[in-house]
Amino acid sequence: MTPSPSGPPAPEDATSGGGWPLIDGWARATLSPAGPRLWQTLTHKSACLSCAWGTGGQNGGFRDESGEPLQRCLKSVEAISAELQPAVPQSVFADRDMEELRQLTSAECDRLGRLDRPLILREGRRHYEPLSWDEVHALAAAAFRKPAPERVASYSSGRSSNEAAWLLQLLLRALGSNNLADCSDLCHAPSTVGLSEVFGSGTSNVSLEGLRKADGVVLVGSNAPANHPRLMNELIRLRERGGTVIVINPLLEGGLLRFGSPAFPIRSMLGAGSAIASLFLQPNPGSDVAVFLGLQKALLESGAIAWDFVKAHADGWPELIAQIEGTSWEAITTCCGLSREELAHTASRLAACRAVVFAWAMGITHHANGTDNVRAIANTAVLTGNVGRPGAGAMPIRGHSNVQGFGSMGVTVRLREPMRLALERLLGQPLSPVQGFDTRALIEAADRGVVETLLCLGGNLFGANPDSGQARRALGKIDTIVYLATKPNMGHFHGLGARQTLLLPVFNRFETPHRTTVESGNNWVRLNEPGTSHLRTAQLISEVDFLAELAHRLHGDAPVDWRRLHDVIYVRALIARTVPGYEALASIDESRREFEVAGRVFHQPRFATPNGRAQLATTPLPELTLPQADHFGGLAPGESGLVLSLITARSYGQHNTVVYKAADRTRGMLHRQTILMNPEDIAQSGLTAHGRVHVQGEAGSLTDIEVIPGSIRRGAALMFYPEANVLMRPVIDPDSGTPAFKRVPVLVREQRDARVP
Ligand SMILES: Nc1nc2c(c(=O)[nH]1)N[C@H]1C(S)=C(S)[C@@H](COP(=O)(O)OP(=O)(O)OC[C@H]3O[C@@H](n4cnc5c(=O)[nH]c(N)nc54)[C@H](O)[C@@H]3O)O[C@H]1N2
Ligand SMILES: Nc1nc2c(c(=O)[nH]1)N[C@H]1C(S)=C(S)[C@@H](COP(=O)(O)OP(=O)(O)OC[C@H]3O[C@@H](n4cnc5c(=O)[nH]c(N)nc54)[C@H](O)[C@@H]3O)O[C@H]1N2
Ligand code: SF4
Ligand SMILES: [Mo]
Repeated sequence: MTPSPSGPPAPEDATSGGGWPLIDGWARATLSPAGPRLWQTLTHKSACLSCAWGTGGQNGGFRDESGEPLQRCLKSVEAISAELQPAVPQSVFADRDMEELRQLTSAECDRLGRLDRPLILREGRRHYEPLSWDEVHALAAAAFRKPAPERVASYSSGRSSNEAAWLLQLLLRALGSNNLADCSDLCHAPSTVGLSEVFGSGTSNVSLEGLRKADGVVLVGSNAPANHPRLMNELIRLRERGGTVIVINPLLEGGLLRFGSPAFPIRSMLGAGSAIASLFLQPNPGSDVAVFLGLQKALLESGAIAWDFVKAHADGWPELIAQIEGTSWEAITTCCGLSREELAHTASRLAACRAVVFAWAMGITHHANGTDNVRAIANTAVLTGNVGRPGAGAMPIRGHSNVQGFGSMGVTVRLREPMRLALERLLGQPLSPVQGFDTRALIEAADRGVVETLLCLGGNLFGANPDSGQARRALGKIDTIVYLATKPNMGHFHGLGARQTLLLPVFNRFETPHRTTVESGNNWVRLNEPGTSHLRTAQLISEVDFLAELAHRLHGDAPVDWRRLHDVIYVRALIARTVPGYEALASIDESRREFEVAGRVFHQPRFATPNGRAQLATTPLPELTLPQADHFGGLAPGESGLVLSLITARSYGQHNTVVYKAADRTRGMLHRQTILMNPEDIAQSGLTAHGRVHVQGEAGSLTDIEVIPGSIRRGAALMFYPEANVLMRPVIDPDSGTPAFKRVPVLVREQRDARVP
């Protein structure tokens, strides 16, 4: 439960995260020539672009929802700096053809600069060419008007506003299409599905204020030091008030052991950082159901189940208890690779806490049993009485800064009944009963040739999907693809429509000429003030204006006055009428008061299920055997190698498919073509640290990959996304449709003819 003794000599700074590099990064960015503009943006009243922790908004750029100052991390500086780049030089698209543009890496695409004019790539042409907004609107409307409603679709990524998201779904639904794929399908869909079943509400049921009352946090499958840095301040404070942090992760993430936060500058400058994990469990990837069943079994055996609470507020517990009793310790420990003693000790620490928040991210959801993982966590919260009161609850740590808002606005293939009824009233017609495509279903449908028109509101549909080969082929069968984006990414050069691809430049959140709102992962609705762009002569459009124009051209004036939807105040009035919990949005323009979405945070053990009780469900142990080397073509006689369970994750210097910095020093992975492995696995399979290997997955392979020794569980390995997405077949969790990005079977072979860079 402490760092594995077999671990490697740690790279210099691998035992902590944050610290001096962060402070140095701040200084460099803010003192650079772009510094003044950066400061101006940092203090602008709008929510941070980066993660869903939701810093910024009306309180000013640096404050969280409780008004606390100094809450802004280097990740937000990275995101803003990228948006403040100059426009892409015209010569890039005029001179470089698709072949050349396809050679660019993710970082190179991003560094081309900001998109500043509408572009089109027509069938048979090799260059993106400029066109006018009039032509764009006409082409887009024609592409949406022609096909049957089932053959048009959208994909979105949660960076845009609530207003744009709501318009997007209204536009599609009014056409008769429910094909609203969204990045959350690749992300927290298992959390939404699992939590909705158990508690009747699919988001976090803890507020930031609630988290501050906890004396225990169980942090599962999250690399918060890199991806939600401000959560680390809460963990530091929790430890300072004597609380317990239990981390569950196959990789001993340095920043989860100690973290140097700029909010605690003295400690951070001295290089000491603050202690984070009180206990660190390193299970096998994909085995979290076994970990939680083990904790539940230990709680049951030690008499630490909160029986009064369970009997008063939950259903389904007799079946769950029977499952816990009927599952042997041997089955549990074999599956997760942790000992009974480790699990029993952890359970006793958990039981000793007064109020526990269970928090998790992609290490839980990116599995073929992702929804079961979430159910197992929710079950544990209920069995310990840790939900429905201040300081306790279940907290999925959300990804994109407005991904949760997209779900609230109805950009989902699982529209909830109250919103469906409200939309039907608004439109005066029933919504189509046809099940919509989520992201994976969209790619499969495109691959079958049944998608004609696709609108992408942000994101990188090509880069985010598993099996990049299939993603490229599938997108290539779509007649028209319309990308709305702030900056070019690899998807714009690899994910091309058969007849035409439109690449349209939009204002980002802090530039949009009208007010917008977003929702944080803590259910907090933020109001963003209007802004201006540094790209003075650019032809940028607001996403709301683009969507309202398209809707007007498609639907005229009925049944709603689509032209009026250019007015965001009117859009907010309609959102307040149609989205449960968003009633306060109707008056936000006058009050300027940000608010918590109603009905999400449970202060009492009365849940949003039909009978108000939590609905527990059994969670089967997953089958985790890996295929043999033969499955991948086998090893030649005398060849070194082994089959591993590969985690694909973010480095410290990237935002999803967009890479800012190639090196991940915290993990000792100094470039992108690396694989992190356990030193004993390296030695026993005859590979060498820093040697080159060939990584073979079920869908594709990568060569010239450097082996990096690190503190990862034996049998597991880690590589960076999106490069690793060529490797995996799209295996999905049947309950949520989310791909298994974290337990990808691969064969790692020694590469004798390596081209050492
Ligand atoms: N700077 C930055 N911030 C971001 C993002 C970004 O790319 N960059 N992306 C945003 C988005 S969209 C999201 S979804 C979040 C992602 O935030 P995270 O979920 O923190 O991101 P990942 O890099 O996928 O890291 C997953 C973690 O889960 C662990 N893990 C893998 N498999 C398992 C398992 O089977 N069990 C357990 N218990 N742990 C496991 C990995 O070792 C790793 O520490 O961050 C958001 N914030
Ligand atoms: N192997 C593997 N694959 C994964 C994951 C993994 O961990 N492993 N993680 C998955 C997860 S959790 C997610 S969320 C997805 C992410 O998938 P996406 O959300 O599709 O991808 P991003 O890289 O976040 O998209 C970035 C692009 O959004 C555009 N953009 C930025 N800001 C704006 C804006 O304000 N408006 C508009 N219109 N566009 C904007 C820019 O052009 C930028 O290039 O990837 C998934 N794929
Ligand atoms: S924690 Fe997330 S929301 Fe807060 S400043 Fe950092 S990236 Fe932005
Ligand atoms: Mo995500």
